[in-house]
Amino acid sequence: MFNLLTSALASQTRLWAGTKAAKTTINEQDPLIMYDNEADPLCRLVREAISELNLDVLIIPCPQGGERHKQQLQEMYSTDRIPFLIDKNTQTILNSASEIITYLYKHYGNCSAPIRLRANLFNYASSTTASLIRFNAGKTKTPAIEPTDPLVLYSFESSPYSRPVRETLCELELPYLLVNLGKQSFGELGPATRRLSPGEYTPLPETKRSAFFAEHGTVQVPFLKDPNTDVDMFESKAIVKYLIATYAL
Ligand SMILES: N[C@@H](CCC(=O)N[C@@H](CS)C(=O)NCC(=O)O)C(=O)O
Repeated sequence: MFNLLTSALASQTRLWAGTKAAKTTINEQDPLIMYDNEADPLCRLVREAISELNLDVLIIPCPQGGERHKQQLQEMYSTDRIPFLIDKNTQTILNSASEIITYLYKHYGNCSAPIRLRANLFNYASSTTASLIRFNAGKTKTPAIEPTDPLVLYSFESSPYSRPVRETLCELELPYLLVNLGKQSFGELGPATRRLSPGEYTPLPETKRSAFFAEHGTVQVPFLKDPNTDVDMFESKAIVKYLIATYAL
């Protein structure tokens, strides 16, 4: 309960940035690749933008004390500074939150980034506060086995239930495809079992949400797919337990 409370408070501190998602779905997109730390304030601002633009991203976690991916970054690009974004669709490589957010909105949103998501001092401060409210969960490495294939997590940035799962994935240095299922209509507000709008839930047609709904009969995040063990699971607490039991050393 305390975990959920601080996670909701962290989202509130960022005024629920990373909740709503663009109605457009970009098909046949090579997922973005981002070297990320869940608790890093600038990485959070980039993830909020990615979530609101309704894009997917392969997250390569770089927790403090974890050399696995930072070393990769150093060898390939002579830096270990994050956030680091690679967009194979346009052969773009960027290493500053401000440039990444500007680029993403220009290329995928055809507009400039909203002020509430830009890498300015105010947003940096509130993002730092959000991490402090979470006691910097996700920031530091927990020794773990390296998986063969990246995991897949359905989530959206401000989701209070999904955040602890992303923190755990980061601490364990487990790469994962982050499929963002942000809210695309008013009827989607609230937890999956108690949506604010009464009546039956129907996602917008031809969206990632409608594809998820067709497969699972509901839209609820977090949802984890682990191709290494063929495990598919809902429920944040169970997912965190599973990740630790399967990968932590
Ligand atoms: N008991 C579930 C609750 C999950 C949940 O309600 N998640 C919210 C997002 S934080 C959700 O899926 N809401 C419905 C939606 O986004 O359409 C868990 O712990 O994973």
